[in-house]
Amino acid sequence: MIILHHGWRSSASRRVRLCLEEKGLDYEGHVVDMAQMEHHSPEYLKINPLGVIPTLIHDGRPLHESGTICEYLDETFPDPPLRPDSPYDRALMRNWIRHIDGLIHNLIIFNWRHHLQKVAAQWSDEELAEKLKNIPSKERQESWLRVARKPYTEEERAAARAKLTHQLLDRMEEALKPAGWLVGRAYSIADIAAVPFVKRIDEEIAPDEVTAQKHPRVTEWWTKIQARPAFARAKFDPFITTV
Ligand SMILES: N[C@@H](CCC(=O)N[C@@H](CS)C(=O)NCC(=O)O)C(=O)O
Repeated sequence: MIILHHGWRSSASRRVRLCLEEKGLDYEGHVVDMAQMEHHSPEYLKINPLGVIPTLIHDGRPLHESGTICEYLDETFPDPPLRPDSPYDRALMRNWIRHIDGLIHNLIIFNWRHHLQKVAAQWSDEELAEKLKNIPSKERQESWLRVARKPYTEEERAAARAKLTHQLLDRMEEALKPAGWLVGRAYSIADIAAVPFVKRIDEEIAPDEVTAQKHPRVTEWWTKIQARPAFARAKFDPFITTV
């Protein structure tokens, strides 16, 4: 039995949902309410010591890290395959996942200002201090402090937008040249890792960059991704209105 602790807006959760749907796997979804800090509760920290979503539970055993979870799912349920055959291409795939993971802060700057910021801004100083104490990483403590008290500025958003454009879209444009996929000749977990980011860039962050003029190969890739039945089933609903 597969259980996924996830959030509808969470990019890392979206990756895993997409992977599960590509494989046609049944799973039980448990929504974790980040605004209520459910992911920092003692019960949740037992299954995910980093206090983030998603967490996969397979046959009673928990696993965190969306990229690792996708690889685990592909090893455990190999059909249809989502990893390239050659060890070299698999290594490239992991490097893509790692690279995209390293850009998460740039997404947080945009994503958290919608729903989470509204909730966090209302916490009293005492409530905020209490919540910050339960957050395992210093970096995320800072992110929560920022949305609660000192929202990211337009300059910070511009810098994050530029990083996502150059370090993600420009690199993807280059990598997609040979075959239209990030690694090797087929759709893989490297592509899955990029999907939630490109979705947000296209939806709000820099829609003019996901165009035939600016990034033609990324734009073609994105059209192919959205046409996949698994994409609809993974529910990438509009970010701002999703409950
Ligand atoms: N590298 C982790 C990142 C997980 C992550 O940052 N999840 C976000 C949602 S996309 C989260 O739980 N944020 C809440 C917080 O940091 O308090 C993964 O890929 O699973």
